[in-house]
Amino acid sequence: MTLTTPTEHPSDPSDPTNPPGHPDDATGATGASRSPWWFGALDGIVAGLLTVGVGTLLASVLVAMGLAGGQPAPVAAVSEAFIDRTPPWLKDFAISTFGTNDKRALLVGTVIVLTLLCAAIGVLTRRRMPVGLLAYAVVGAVGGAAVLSRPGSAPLDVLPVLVGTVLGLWFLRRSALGGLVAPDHLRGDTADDPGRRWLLGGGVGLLAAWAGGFIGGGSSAATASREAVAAAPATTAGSLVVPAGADLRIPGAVPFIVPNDDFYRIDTAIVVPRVDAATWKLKVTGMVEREVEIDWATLQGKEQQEAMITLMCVSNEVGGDLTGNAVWTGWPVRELLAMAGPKAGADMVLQTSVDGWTCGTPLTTLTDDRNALLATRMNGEPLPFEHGFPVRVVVPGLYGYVSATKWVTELKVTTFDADQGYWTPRGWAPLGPVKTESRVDVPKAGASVPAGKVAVAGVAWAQHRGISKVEVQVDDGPWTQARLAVDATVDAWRQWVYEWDATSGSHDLRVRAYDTTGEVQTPYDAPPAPDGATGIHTVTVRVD
Ligand SMILES: Nc1nc2c(c(=O)[nH]1)N[C@H]1C(S)=C(S)[C@@H](COP(=O)(O)O)O[C@H]1N2
Ligand SMILES: [Mo]
Repeated sequence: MTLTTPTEHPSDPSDPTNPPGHPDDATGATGASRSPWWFGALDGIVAGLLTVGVGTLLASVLVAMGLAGGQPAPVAAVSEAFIDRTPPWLKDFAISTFGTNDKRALLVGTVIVLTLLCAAIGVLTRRRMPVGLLAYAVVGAVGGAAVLSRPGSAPLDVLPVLVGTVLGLWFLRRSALGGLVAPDHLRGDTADDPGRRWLLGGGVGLLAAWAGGFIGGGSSAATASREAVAAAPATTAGSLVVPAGADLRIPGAVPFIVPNDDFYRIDTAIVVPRVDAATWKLKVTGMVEREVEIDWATLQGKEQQEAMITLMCVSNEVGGDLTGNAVWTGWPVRELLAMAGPKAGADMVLQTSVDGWTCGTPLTTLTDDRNALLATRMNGEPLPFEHGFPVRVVVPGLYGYVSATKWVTELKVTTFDADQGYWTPRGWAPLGPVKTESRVDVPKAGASVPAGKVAVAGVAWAQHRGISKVEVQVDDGPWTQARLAVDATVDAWRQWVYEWDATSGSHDLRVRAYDTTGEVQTPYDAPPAPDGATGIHTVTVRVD
């Protein structure tokens, strides 16, 4: 296929796309330059829709047939590959600007950038066809490379992007050639009809994308396997009872147990991994006497434990809500590690997720007698896909980024010298023990409350040490002891309430907590990076 650009040979008689008698001959302009620039832009955008739509559909079909490594959506793969290569400053900017909407923002950003890129390439193709087509092929190649760079991808995963890109190239070329053909009234039945082409191409692209999403989302083996787990009741479900009085039930304060649907979610996955429990495996490798691999059935055969554990994100700001408490059901990690036999000298376990995310956990926190679990249930239900189905790790006392691997597939016994988890080279500390902190839930900052008795309430946490005391300060008054809820476990947060005699005016309410060693939380302000925010949570309220 030779592609000549019309501008280079404006009146080449051998060029069938620019026949003699073409109106361009009279004006000196080419067909390409005659069509408005946005014709080219639309060509490019519709080509992009075709590529992405057909690519998504094919990828879903491959995954549904179990043929590929399982990379559902090319655009998501590009976004995820981008996340993993994002410099820390950009990541921090994204999180501080978009908060937990950072993923949606990234997807929207990716789509905007791709749209603009496709539009530019479309315009280019109508001017200099080989250059435009080459640019399009390069974008396709970058997409293919992004897909292949995703953990767990197989060579076949590149096929959908390839087919989609070839289709997009074909559409672009066809459109650019069409732009050289004279308008209807001069050309009769061979007339170019860009409007129809855009509608058809765009329609096919959107339909394919929708069908791909449908196949990828609903009917997967993973969904079926999760439903099967839900139907089989956990042997230990309900054996653990939240002590009466652990939940003060103050309106507006966070409940002691956070329902799964309200539980915060943090991870680097654009598309939530959907792992089929039947194919899930976890292996223990590295500095061990013998490598061990367990599957779902083996794990289910082990005696399950239930534990109340408060998860905590290191990115949580003072007063933030990237934390939640749940009842987790699972098998202690230490029993699996004991089967493998960690060798002397090892001090870290590098956990790996099916999506390639890793974290480094101190070996001792997984082998001592705390409730570090291979959790399979959250508040009695199978883990939601967002929270790690079929199996995740939960370790009391450590921030999630060094401990709480969702969709866990490998535990490599190693050393902090030899390995590091995902966030460490991105500026976060290798060790992440949870800091003692406390939060005012009610009244909310900026709220107006009536004068008189007001319940000031919230939570305090010092996972695996436990909370011994909470104090509240109003304006510059003395620190006064709050009433603590019944202590459920050292691994969970503890609610508190303070009966405040509110007088009219503007007031600052502050809280501070003590752990069971008697240590008070630090009053000094520190940002989340590198190892967790500190400071006194203060809310200002109006009393009428
Ligand atoms: N596979 C995987 N597991 C992960 C993460 C991740 O990005 N990928 N993020 C961790 C972090 S930083 C936190 S705070 C917790 C959050 O768990 P949740 O989303 O269930 O609340 O998951 C941890 N486990
Ligand atoms: Mo986190």
